[in-house]
Parts: sequence; C-alpha cells; structure tokens
Amino acid sequence: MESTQTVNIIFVGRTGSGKSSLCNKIAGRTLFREGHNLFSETEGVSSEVINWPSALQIKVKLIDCPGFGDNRPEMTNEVLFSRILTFIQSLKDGLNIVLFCTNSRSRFDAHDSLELEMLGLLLGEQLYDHVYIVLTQVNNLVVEERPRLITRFMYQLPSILESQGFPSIPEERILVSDFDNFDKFMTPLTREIQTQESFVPEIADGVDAKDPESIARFLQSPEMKKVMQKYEEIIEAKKNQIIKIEETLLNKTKEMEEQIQEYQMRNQQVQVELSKVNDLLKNQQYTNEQTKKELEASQQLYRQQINEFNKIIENAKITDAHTKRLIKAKEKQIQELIGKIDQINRVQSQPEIRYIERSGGCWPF
Ligand SMILES: Nc1nc2c(ncn2[C@@H]2O[C@H](COP(=O)(O)OP(=O)(O)OP(=O)(O)O)[C@@H](O)[C@H]2O)c(=O)[nH]1
Ligand SMILES: [Mg+2]
Repeated sequence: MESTQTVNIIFVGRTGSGKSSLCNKIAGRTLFREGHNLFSETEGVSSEVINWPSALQIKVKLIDCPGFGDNRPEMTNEVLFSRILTFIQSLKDGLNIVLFCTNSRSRFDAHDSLELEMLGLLLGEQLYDHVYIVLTQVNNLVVEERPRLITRFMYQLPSILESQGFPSIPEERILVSDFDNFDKFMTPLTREIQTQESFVPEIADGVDAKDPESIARFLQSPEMKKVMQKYEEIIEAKKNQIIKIEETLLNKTKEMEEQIQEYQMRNQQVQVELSKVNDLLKNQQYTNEQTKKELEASQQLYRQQINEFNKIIENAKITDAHTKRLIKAKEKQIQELIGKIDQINRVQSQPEIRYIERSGGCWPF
C-alpha cells in the first residue's frame, strides 16, 4: 500500500458497544462524542483523519457510525443503514477495514449476527474479507474472568459464525480492545492496516442508499425475510432451552419446599418429646440416678436433632431462595428473547411491502 493513501476504517456495531470511545482511544484525543448514559449517542456518520499512532507515515480515516439498535424512535434501522451506506458511497477509495464492535459483557448474539448479515447483504460478500470483530470494553470485566472470557470469545466465535452460515472469519480477524493493555490491540490492527487493500462495496442491487424507504423495502424483501426467519428460529431454540432449565429449577424449588416442610414437621415432633423430657426432669419425676441419666441423654439427643433439622431447613431455604432468583433471571431472559422476536416481527410486518427483484449475485440465498 502506498504511504500517501488514506486507510478507511469504519466502526459499526450495537449502540453503546464503544465505537466512538475506541475511535478516540486510537486517535489519542477526543474527536467523537461518547455517550455516558442510557441514550444512544452518535447520530450521524462522521470521520476524522489521523496519523496512525504507531506508524506515522500512514493516514487513517476513522469513520464513526450510529449504533445498531439505537433507542431513539426516529433512528430506525432504515435511517441508520441509509446514513451508513450513503457515507460509504461517498468514499472515493472505498473501504479498507470494517471494525464490527461487540461488547464483551454480552454475548455475540442473534442481534449481532443479524446486523452483520444485513451489512453483508447490503455491502456484498467482500465485506467478509475485510471485517474484523472487536471485543470491546474488556477492562470492564472482572480481572479474574478476563482470560477465560477472551479465550472463549476468540476460539468459539469463528465456529458460531460458521454454524450460522457466514463465510469463514479467521481467528486473526478477531481483536480484543483492552484499554488497560492497548498496545496488544493496536499491534495486530497496525499489521492489518499495512496489508489491507481497499474494496468498493457493491451496494445491494435495487437499493438507493440515500433513501431510507428503499432500505426499508430491502429489509422487507423475501431474501431478508429468510434471514430474519433464520434468526427467529435461533432465538426460539434458545428460548426453549431456557424454558427447560426453568422447569428443572422449578422442580428443585418444589423439592426444597417439601424438604423444608418435612423437617419442620420432624422438628415439631422432637420438640414435643423434648418438652416431655424437660417436664419429667423439672418435676424430678424419675425414680433413681439411672433414670435421670437416661432422661438427660434423651434431652441432649433431642436438642442435637433440633439443631440438625434447623440447619437442614436453613440450607434448604437458602437453596430455595437462590433457585427462585435463578428462575427470575431465566424469566427475564425469556422476556428479552420474546422482545427480540417482536422486534424482528415489527420489521417484517411493516405495511406496504414491495419486493425488490433479485438481480445481483450478492444474496446468499
Ligand atoms: N471501561 C470502559 N468503558 C468503555 C469502553 N469503551 C466504551 N466505554 C464506555 O461505554 C459507554 C458508551 O461508549 P460509546 O463510545 O459512546 O459507545 P458507542 O458505541 O459509540 O455508542 P452509540 O454512539 O450510541 O452507538 C461510555 O460510557 C464509554 O465510556 C472501554 O473499553 N472500557
Ligand atoms: Mg458513538
């Protein structure tokens, strides 16, 4: 690559994944607005040219985008994609690298896959030779958990993507952005920047990038519906899996509740025996030394039993409370998955569906 050429890097991914922050971190100064509350932040696509920090002869254009799943009502998928595609089309030299950011605190889920797939459909298969998946906000993870989660992400993501039918994305193109150890992130990216040729995305046939309505029609096309259906199935399978776990947990709470009841009953029985023995001892209703000893031994035994039963009841209560918390968490997960399916359905059920003719070779189906 010639040293005078500008390398174009676009940052995409979910809202809040840390795209603007990563751009600023790379630039070494605040060029893009970061969002520090629940509202999505970046609204338009904007870019800044910097000298690449570790190789000053290279100029890099950092292109920051609004995030997928933006929570402002007016920032629909259609508007978002339209802004991104229009910007990409305006680039003279095309794109070199697409950094798809995903937050390390959540999994690379069906949403991420869906959005990656939409990008692939809109920009063409070439995307997959130029896309890097970046695991962001790693320094937010608990220190002891980091190595395990990072390793899992690096090794499992390529197979997850492959199992969902994506072209293969090798491990080298999975990067970990760790603000505590930023050099580790920059080194592989610098290497890629030096070798990556640019590509001009072939915006899907029939799509007018400037027109959100045209994108909307694309999102409602039969091809896109197939993609959405695929993800709906993945989400449904996940939901069923969670429901099964929930059932097991419910059985466990039943078991624990039965155990609590049983030991409370046993406790009562022993309490009755104990009070009888206590009365006999108190009223000195024993005939000789031998009987007194026996009664005292029973008293001791009953007290021990009561202590033991109380411990069992206490443990069962703790397990029960823990299981109930897990059930609540599972219920929440199910609600989230239902929400995702609703979201997919909303895109599918928008009125006035006009199909786009299949004319190019960029659809995978
Ligand atoms: N600790 C830590 N926080 C981060 C990191 N990256 C981003 N954040 C925080 O995450 C929040 C969101 O970051 P942004 O950079 O605004 O996220 P974005 O992807 O640009 O979000 P949108 O513009 O809404 O699409 C901010 O509070 C950042 O400070 C990181 O690597 N580590
Ligand atoms: Mg942003």
